Amino acid sequence: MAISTTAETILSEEQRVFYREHGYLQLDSFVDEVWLAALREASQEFIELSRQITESNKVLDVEPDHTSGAPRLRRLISPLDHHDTFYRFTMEGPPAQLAMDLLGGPVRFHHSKLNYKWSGGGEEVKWHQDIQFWPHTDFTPLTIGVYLDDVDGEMGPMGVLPGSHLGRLYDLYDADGSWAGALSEADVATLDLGAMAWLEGPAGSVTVHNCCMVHGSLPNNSSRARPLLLQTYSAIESYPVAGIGANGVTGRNGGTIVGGSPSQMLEIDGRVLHGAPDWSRKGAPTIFGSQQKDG
Ligand SMILES: O=C(O)CCC(=O)C(=O)O
Repeated sequence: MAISTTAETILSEEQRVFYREHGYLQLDSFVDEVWLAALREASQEFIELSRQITESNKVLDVEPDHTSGAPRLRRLISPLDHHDTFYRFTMEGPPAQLAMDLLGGPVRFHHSKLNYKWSGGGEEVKWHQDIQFWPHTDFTPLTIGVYLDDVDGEMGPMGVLPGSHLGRLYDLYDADGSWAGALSEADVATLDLGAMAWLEGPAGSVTVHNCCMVHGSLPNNSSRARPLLLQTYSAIESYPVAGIGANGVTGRNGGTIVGGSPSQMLEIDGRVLHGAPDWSRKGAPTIFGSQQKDG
């Protein structure tokens, strides 16, 4: 599927260079009040919906002490699959424009999520890199976060380690071979945590981080929730590697091309090829049908 959103130039060259060199951006009040009001309204619908559940399901991830009277949400999974406002925002709105600007043309949407980090102890996100969760054929994937409310240092803002996107790709498995989804304590001890950039900002502020960036966030010990709407895009020439991590299970809109049409061009090991069409949804024809044009 392709979405014909037109790419606009919204960043300065200095901001693009900053992203390339440091691996992140922080844009204060980037999303306007009209979008913010619509996003908050959509989010509120899911908070209300969460009152009907006692444990996490495929749409909502809730904390163990979540109750209908006192909801405690961790995440709305793949928001754009469940609400048109989120769909339009992610496919046509500011994050889509920003991704196209940073990646220089049409982009491939991968997945989105709304992390709530609830007040009074909303959980930390341990230091990790994203690319191990959903490897791609290159390192262009980036994630754009939008704070739906004001976020200060007490609320567990996103923390990024500038420049780490150009460094080591860490092993996110535990010593016993189980998936940890976070750097080991030994690897964390090697990081310069004092250099961490904490991306705070008023409602509508945007964070961008590259898929290789070491990042995470502390618990939210404030009395306010910290809803952060995150969406991931890659360059159009970049493809998720099937069979690893979340690739293939990131929601029904994963793979949508924004701002162009699928090109099926890709570069592997320095060689460029024009791959066959995407047959993953309709089923593949046989080589006989394709070659005889009757399949
Ligand atoms: O919500 C956050 O603070 C960080 C989110 C994150 O890194 C993730 O969900 O992968």
